[in-house]
Amino acid sequence: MQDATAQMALLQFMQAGRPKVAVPSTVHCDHLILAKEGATKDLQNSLETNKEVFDFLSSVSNKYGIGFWKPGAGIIHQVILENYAFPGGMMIGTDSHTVNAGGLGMIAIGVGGADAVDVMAGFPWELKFPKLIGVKLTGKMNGWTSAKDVILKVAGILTVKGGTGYILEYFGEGANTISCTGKGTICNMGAEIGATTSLFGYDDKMYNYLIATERKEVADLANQIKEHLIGDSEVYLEPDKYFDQIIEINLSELEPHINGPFTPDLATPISKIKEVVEQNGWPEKIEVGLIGSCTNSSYEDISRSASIAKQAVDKKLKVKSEFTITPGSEMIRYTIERDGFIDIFEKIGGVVLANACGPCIGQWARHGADKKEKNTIITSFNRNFAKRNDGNPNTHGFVASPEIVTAMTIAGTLKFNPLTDKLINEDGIEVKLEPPVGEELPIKGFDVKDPGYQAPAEDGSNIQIIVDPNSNRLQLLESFPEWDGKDFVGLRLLIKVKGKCTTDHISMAGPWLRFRGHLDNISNNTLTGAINYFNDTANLVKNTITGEYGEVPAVQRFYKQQGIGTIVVGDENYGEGSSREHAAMQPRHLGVKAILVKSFARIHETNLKKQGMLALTFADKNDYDKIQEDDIIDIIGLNEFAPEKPLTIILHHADGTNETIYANHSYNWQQIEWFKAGAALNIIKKQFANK
Ligand code: MIC
Ligand code: SF4
Repeated sequence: MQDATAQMALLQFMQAGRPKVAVPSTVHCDHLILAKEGATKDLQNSLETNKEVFDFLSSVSNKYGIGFWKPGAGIIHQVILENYAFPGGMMIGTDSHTVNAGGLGMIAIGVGGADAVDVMAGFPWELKFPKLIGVKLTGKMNGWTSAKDVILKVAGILTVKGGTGYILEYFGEGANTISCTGKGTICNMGAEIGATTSLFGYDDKMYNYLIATERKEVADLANQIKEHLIGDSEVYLEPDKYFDQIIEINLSELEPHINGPFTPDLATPISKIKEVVEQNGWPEKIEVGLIGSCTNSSYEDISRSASIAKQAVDKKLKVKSEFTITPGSEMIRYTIERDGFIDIFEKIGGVVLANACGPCIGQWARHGADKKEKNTIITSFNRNFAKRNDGNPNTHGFVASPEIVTAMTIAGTLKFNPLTDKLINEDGIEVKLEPPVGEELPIKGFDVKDPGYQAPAEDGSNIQIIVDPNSNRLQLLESFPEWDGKDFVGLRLLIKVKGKCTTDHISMAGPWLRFRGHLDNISNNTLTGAINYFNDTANLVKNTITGEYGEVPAVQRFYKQQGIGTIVVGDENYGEGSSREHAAMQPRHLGVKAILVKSFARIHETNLKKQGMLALTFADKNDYDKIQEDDIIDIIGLNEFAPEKPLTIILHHADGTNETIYANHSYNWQQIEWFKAGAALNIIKKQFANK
């Protein structure tokens, strides 16, 4: 669990009534650290501003037997890869990028906090059996191409929803040529195509990584059962027979890609970038290049990027854009500092940020972002949804490999192709950047002074968890009420969302991260990023009782106060992106009864079910067009709510006409029980209370 999702997960776990977690669990403080002036000052500031939350997480961890990684220790997925992930294991994490551990042959899946509570309470965890996409890799990467480009390419092929309901398995001789951390990068960003998870079979690269991270015992055990940690040879000989879909990528021919803006699946090969930038009128000047993050801060990434930075120094190139580096863990930071890479980055004006998410999750006090100017940044992160990095809707975020980001930062323009183009140096001479070179693993080994880990108490039963009732940041949870056994009639339409609606639109991160432990406070951002179909504006919806327009949370609070239930209507892939269950709990807390959309992203759909909401999809997607702003809506048939059985929806239009439409759902019997109980947690609570 990372700090931003752990608060809600642990607030729920505390209600479950168990003395200790049933499986090994950890908390990582990484999302709450604001990037402003550089690592040391930023970390210090965040320790002060988030003290209450860090203290809470540390004491809950201590009490319930959970390992605690302090602020500054690193980003969850990197720390997990370095310390916990192992081939053949299975893990869930309250963050969509948990899938990073697939790079070390682990089935690792991102979930909402309520799912984590099930597992930590010792209950089985369930998932609709995924289908399989096989990605066959042939050839070998060379020159400027790196592991990131594999997933940038796959994202372009499958799009942000193409992986929904699938596990991606990478195989083929090309797979064995990619470093373990490179495999991690590919799996990590698999979250962006909605995949349940991605994974590679066990190989020598994983063995080497386990050895380098001082886990020889695990490495030797994995070697002993090697044949069970890879697919059977028949599968790879005739993949068409075993996979639902096959994608083939020849690594020898794979070009570096730049994806974006505003969506991670808009993929442009570097050879076309100039043309595409011109066609679309994207701002050409790159203001900032940002490398690192949970997905791209391996020793390999950093050493290759540093080799580009060093060329800039040696070839007397003036760096045109600002440049930041986010190490994924203290171990990486310490090692790259020892090996002189930080020094090189600083020579070209790079600023090293704390070992934390920072700008990747909008924890970036970016100078001037409030002016909302149209501008371009390029990062080696995963996501680039509007407003994500700096809150400015006009920031065009592009995603590329760290080595490409470094080169683009030096050139300062998005129209630069480092493979072919030259730059003019300080002496007016034309120079060319050579392809990056680096090491997969440090020759001198990894090193770290203080990794930042705090082990839990052996016996935590006497530890008291105190939450100040006046706190702004933390609020103990109250149970959601049980379903009253009646159909939902007379619902008002809170918002009909148009187009993309990610969890960032439903519950924005950045400045709102500070309320992740306080359900009522964070509810004030509910759906404020979503575009209202009827006026093409964010955060302006009609209060159909008063006829006035207001902000989404305010209008919803009005309905709640009047005891009127509401419904949210949405488009395709509703809730894509993060695992944050706040996006489900907030509407629930505010009195929304149902979410009716064309399609859902997996984690969000489960989160809604867990919190006792109705998550429905249009049986006929064209019915989306029938929903009008003033509709009064009934959902009928809840007493016969059963798997595979559509529910009936009656739309009462303002002109007095009625229309009946149907809604599908994917609830199984157990999940219907969650709905009836008001939330899955209410069932767990009862079970422990009866013990
Ligand atoms: C993200 O990358 O969007 C996050 C922030 O890591 C989220 C989790 C969160 O919202 O706290 C994720 O990917 O699940
Ligand atoms: Fe943190 Fe960004 Fe990774 Fe999410 S994707 S865990 S915000 S670094």
